[in-house]
Amino acid sequence: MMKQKLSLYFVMGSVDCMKDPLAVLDEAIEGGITMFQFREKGKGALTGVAKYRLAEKLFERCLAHNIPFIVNDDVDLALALQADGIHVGQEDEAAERVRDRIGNKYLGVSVHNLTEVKKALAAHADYVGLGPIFPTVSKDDAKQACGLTMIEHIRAHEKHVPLVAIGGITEQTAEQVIKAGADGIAVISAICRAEHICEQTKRLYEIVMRTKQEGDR
Ligand code: TZP
Ligand code: ICP
Ligand code: MG
Repeated sequence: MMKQKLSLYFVMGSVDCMKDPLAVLDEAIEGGITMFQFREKGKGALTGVAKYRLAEKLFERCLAHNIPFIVNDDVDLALALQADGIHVGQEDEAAERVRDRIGNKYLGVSVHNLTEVKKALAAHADYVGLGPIFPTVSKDDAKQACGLTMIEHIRAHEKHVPLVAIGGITEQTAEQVIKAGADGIAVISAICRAEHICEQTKRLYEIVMRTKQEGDR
């Protein structure tokens, strides 16, 4: 179930978009995204009421199409909206504490290695986001790229953990990422910076689904 939802996970905020974020999300939904994360970060990011209003509108679109809506970092916002879940990094509010606050909503945790995966599972995370797999243009403070071998390493030691890979993933690399053992890809720029968002999303979806099917997953 979670592994299916992770197949094509679109992460985005207003800063990532080259046009109206609502239009971007609509096209991405039409293209087949299976999960969405509102990540309002970086230079010029909205705050306060403006952030809340955008989140509300994006959430509405996801609700209408049965796409899980996850909020990055901001537990208060996730609770206020009654979002489907929250995603936190290693430097954000501790996963155990977030789990206590959100009850059975989805909890995702960013990880960079096997130790962090084990910690996330102990905190009852529903999935982990591993990355950056490749160099990324979308995160200022991104750690060094961990490569496909880190996916293989984690999968070898944690056979069942729902794992989505993130960071620099494109149409050209999606297949390798799934073959290495990820349950899905999480992308910002591959969708946000595409000229034709719907068509690009369809291509990514097709690659992920075909590769998972070939591996009986
Ligand atoms: N966490 C690790 S890499 C990354 C985040 C949020 C950014 C991913 O963006 P892109 O454009 O798909 O590389
Ligand atoms: N993984 C996911 C899914 N989202 C993020 N924001 C991140 C890692 C850093
Ligand atoms: Mg964070």
